[in-house]
Amino acid sequence: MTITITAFERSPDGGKGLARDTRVRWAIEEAGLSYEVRPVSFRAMKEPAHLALHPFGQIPTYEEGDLALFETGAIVLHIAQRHAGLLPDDADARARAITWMFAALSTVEPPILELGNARLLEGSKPWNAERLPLVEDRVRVRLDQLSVRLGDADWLDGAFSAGDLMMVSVLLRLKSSGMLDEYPNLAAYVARGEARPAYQRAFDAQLAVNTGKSSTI
Ligand code: GTB
Repeated sequence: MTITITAFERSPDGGKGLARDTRVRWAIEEAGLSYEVRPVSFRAMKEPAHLALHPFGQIPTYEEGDLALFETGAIVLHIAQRHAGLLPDDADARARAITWMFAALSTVEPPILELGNARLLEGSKPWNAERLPLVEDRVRVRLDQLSVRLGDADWLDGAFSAGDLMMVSVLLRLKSSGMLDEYPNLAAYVARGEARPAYQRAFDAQLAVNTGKSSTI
C-alpha cells in the first residue's frame, strides 16, 4: 500500500532536517519501505483539506490506504509496530523501547522546544536575558540525566530502536546551540544516529526538496 506523508513545501530551516517530517522519513527508511511526499504550503496547512488530516494544521501527516495519522510519535510507532527493524521482538524490551519514544517526546523535547522559542521568538524581549539562562538550565538538567543513563553505551537500551530514532531526532535540534558538545557521549550518540544509512537517505530526501541538492555526508 502506498505511504504518503506531508512535509513543508519549503522548510524554514532550508534543509537542515529539523522539521518533523525527517523523523518519519527516517523510520520509513529504517523499515525499508518506499513512500511519497505531498508538499504543503503554510497556507494550505490551514485549509480544510489538510485540517481533515491534521486537526492542528501541521506537518507531517501519514496516509496509508484508508488510514490517516498525525503526530510523529504515533506515526513512528505505527511503522515500528508493523515492520521489522525498529522494535525488539521480546515484549519487555519492546515496551522499554516505546518508553524511550515517550521519554524523548514528553520529557526531553519540551525544554528543547522552549529553548528554541526563547532564542528565536523571544530574543528581542526585554526579559529575555534573564529568562534564557533559566531555560538553558532546564535543557541541561535533562541532558545531564540522559548522559548519565546512556553512559558509554551505543544506544539507550540494547540494539538501536524507535526509542533511539526519536531521541536522536529530538537532540538534533540542539546541534547548532553547541550545548550537545558539553556532553561528549550524547554528541557521539547523535552522530551515530546521523551516520545510519536510513537517516542519511531521509536527510538527503528532505534536503533535495528544500535546496535541490543532496548532502555530501
Ligand atoms: N507534535 C507534533 C508532531 O510531533 O507531529 C508537532 C508537529 C509540528 O510542530 N509541526 C510543525 C508545523 O507544521 C513542523 S515541525 N508547523 C507549522 C504550524 O504549526 O503552523 C517543527 C519545526 C518547524 C521548523 C523548523 N525549522 O525550520 O528549523 C524545525 C521544526
